[in-house]
Amino acid sequence: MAAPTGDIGLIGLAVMGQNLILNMNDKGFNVVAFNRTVEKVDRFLANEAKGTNVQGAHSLEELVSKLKKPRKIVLLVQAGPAVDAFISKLEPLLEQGDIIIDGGNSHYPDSIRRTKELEAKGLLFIGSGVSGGEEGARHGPSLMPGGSPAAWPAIKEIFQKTAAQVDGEPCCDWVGETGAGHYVKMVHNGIEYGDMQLIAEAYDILKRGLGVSEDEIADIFNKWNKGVLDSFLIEITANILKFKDDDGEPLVNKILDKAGQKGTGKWTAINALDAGMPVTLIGEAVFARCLSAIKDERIRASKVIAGPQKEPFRGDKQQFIDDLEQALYASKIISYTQGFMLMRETARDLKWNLNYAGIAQMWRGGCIIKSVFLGDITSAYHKKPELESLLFDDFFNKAVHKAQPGWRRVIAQAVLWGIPTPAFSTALAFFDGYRSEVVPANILQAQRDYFGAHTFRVLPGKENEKLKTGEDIHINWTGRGGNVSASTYVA
Ligand code: NBP
Repeated sequence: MAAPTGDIGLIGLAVMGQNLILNMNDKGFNVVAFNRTVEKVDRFLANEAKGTNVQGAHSLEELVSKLKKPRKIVLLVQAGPAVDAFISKLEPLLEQGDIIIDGGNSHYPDSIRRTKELEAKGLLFIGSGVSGGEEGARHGPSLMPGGSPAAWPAIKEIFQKTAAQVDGEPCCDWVGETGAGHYVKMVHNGIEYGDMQLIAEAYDILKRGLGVSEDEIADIFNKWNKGVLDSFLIEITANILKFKDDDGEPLVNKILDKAGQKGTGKWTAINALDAGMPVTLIGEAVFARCLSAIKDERIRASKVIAGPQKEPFRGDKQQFIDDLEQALYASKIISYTQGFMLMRETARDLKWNLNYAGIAQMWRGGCIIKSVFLGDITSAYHKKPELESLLFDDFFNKAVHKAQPGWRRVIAQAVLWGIPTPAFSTALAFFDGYRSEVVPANILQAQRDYFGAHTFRVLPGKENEKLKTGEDIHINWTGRGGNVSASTYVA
């Protein structure tokens, strides 16, 4: 039998799988393709893959026999049971050190479990975020691999050459252990929800507040796209606003204002709540989609609940548009600050060594949130890998200080107009809370102790005979209750 020549196998010939195979083939790798519905293999070889070096396999045994060792097999199938089904069929066919790579949108706890199960059997597992959709898969996606560290050297060259390149650097690097790759992809998607919501709010303020036309908003976004907000999402939103239906009306005005979601933003928000991290902007972005979805109820509410009388804008219009650009920029800084805080907390909890500069670099190109801004985040983490918060980095610290006055003016004006800005506003509320040495949680603790004897601790410098530093104190606030505290509650 001839020696195997396949560098990598790929299972799943739908849109992502086919395009990733062709991309890997272009980069000089020999790919062996397989699919559950086997006819699709021959169809692919006879059409899209015609004239390439791609090999086909009509069974998993044939796929495995065509691969060089250690064998590397990518799964690009529907996330969930299909991934486990393929893993259990591949296991008996593979040998010590072979690598299974799941490139689908799997939830990270599944990748943690799969890494542990496969490593216990002597195999290696990679759960890799793949972002950029069809276009990214074909020409260079953002790839976020995590899992068994021993597998990384074996797949590094294929992955880094297949990924998007920005300034000669691949948008792919090792993310971290077990489920870290899929975890980081989940946070990426959450941040994507936030970026999209911020742009939607800027559009709403320009349209309903300032009364600017779609074409003019597109021009404003195109101008912003040459500055600090230079990003794929701003660019496509400008294109969307310019797009006309056959009757000349902007198509966007005919699109029903109910947003869908597949759940990765919700996963991020749930993870933030579980971790106790204030990732408020992604949370608001998810809730904004939920509010959009109750269209019928909003229609009924709009008939019976009045907002403020709309006053015409009397200020300097260009100044306000510049303020809005700064408000969007500052809110975006807060969103990424929160996203990186969440990743740091989860890494601490799960004992992952996350590569933060690498993560920002992976998001610079090939994916939906790609932007110039991510280059600045990469630099911040290169300068200080253990950076506690993006707001402690000089560049971002100066940027939010510069943006602050305009950011506040925009939100204040939107409130007066009655235009909702959940993402802009929560970003500013976080900013004001985060920079406050003192927050009103003393009242919360007093309330908890008053009604439930949940105890409180005393501020340094305020201790006395009764109020001792470091002790859980319960006060009989009314003179009626007992002196027993609720020991099961932790403040
Ligand atoms: P789909 O998510 O539509 O999956 C299609 C593939 O899954 C086909 O190969 C299909 O085989 C296989 N499959 C299904 Br469906 N059920 C199966 C089962 N029970 N057992 C075995 N195989 C099964 O394809 P896709 O849109 O290319 O996405 C692939 C993965 O990449 C998904 O996890 C997706 O979430 C992720 N992803 C997609 C995008 C995107 O833009 N589409 C972007 C980033 C990540 P068959 O041909 O025999 O039905």
